[in-house]
Amino acid sequence: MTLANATLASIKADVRRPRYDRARLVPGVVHLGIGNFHRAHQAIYLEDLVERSGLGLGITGVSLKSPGMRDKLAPQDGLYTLLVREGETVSARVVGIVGRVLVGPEDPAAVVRQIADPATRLVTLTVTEKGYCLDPATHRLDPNHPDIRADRDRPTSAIGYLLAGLKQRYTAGQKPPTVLSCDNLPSNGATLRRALIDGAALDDDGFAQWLETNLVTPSAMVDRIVPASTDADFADARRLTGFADLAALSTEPFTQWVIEDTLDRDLHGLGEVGAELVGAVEPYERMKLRLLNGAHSTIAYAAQAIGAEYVADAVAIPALRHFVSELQTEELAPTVGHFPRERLVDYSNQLIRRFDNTAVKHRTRQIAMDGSQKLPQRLLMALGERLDQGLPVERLTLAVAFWLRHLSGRDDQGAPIPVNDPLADRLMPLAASDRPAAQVVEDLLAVRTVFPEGLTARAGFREGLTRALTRLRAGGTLAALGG
Ligand code: CS2
Repeated sequence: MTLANATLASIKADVRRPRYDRARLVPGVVHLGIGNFHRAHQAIYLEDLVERSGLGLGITGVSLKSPGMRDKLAPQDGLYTLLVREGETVSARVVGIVGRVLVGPEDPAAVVRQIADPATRLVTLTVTEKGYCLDPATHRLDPNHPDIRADRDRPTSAIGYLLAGLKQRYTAGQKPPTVLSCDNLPSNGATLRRALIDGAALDDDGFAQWLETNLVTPSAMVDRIVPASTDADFADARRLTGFADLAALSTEPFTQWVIEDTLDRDLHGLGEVGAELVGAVEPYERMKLRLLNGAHSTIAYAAQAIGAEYVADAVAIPALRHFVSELQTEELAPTVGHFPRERLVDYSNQLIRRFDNTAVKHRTRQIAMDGSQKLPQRLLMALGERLDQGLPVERLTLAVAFWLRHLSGRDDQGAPIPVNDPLADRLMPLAASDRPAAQVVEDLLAVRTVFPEGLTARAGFREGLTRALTRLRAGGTLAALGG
């Protein structure tokens, strides 16, 4: 038997389930990009808010590409099991806040209608870095991006769907919903806002002006490690709830959501269910993007070269663990600002313990995806700032070299490894392992959408990177780490 409305009352007694009437939820939240991360993060806060406040807001999920999630959730009436894992312990919760899931390419107009519906108060997004169609170096909308061009015919990108829905509100003389980015981009609210206004201005200045005046896009820092679902998740969900669940997923106990405090009164209640509402999110974003995500990307590229499948395997390698920890505390933490050093060191240590959670099967291959979209805010900005201040960048340089080496599509043994990146066709030939290291560095540093001019012009950086890449090629990752 499968999890569904009809079986909800029969799930095992000790499993937490919705404590509100699902039938009375009004779809007041639209989420673009309904993957595992949303279902383990924002959906939980929103469900907690509904339970606590009686605010009857349900989530309409949107998949912008494939029907996979809808096909799993629809037969289960949107219900799914979230497993929280730590070492040997695992607990299950059945989540009921998601109602319908729409699939953009099947019926774009339905998505636009849902965003335009005056009952929609909040639109949240997890569409990954590349989903914003930005120039990664400037973080401005790229009007020549194929998806943004396609938007002219029918909504294709998240930006296109949002603009189409918001335009209907504008035309109807209504207020826009709050639009809340939950992706790992710096100043994600301001970045999204600028992308929307730039996109609107491509065809209608009045609309762009209206967005400028009316649109509220709080910035947010989101954090929870949520891997792709595994067979163990499906088996444990069945064992713990008594029902089959094709949409089961697992996560770690830790969760954090820091939101810029420009939410309306009702959504403000998120502050009572664990979200932190603050005046300025940027310091939190910088802390998380650099110390967590910067470490993650470094681990991922090193691990892919060594052949470590999961993050927990990778940080169990003493030389890599030590390197990452020093990268965090010695080179990244001093660039975060705002917080006392002690707090940043504690945060870094806590991160390593989170990475140690062997029960969370987080594939290094998953994190290694889309490096061209991730490296700028995770490592390169810190690198540039340190170079400006004349501070050492040895570890950051080696971390970037891990990525350059990854782009060659070969691991330390010379075996092929997958490179999954929207710029792969352009970057991989430049990074080929039979080209001289100095040439590889020169050509890749010239890719302006990844490396800003200021960084590559720095005396010494180019040479340092060439040396690091040469060392990696000659002796492999562990030797370069000094292990
Ligand atoms: C990871 C993130 O895949 C990645 O690039 O670094 O998804 C990371 O797990 C989350 O940001 C944690 O909050």
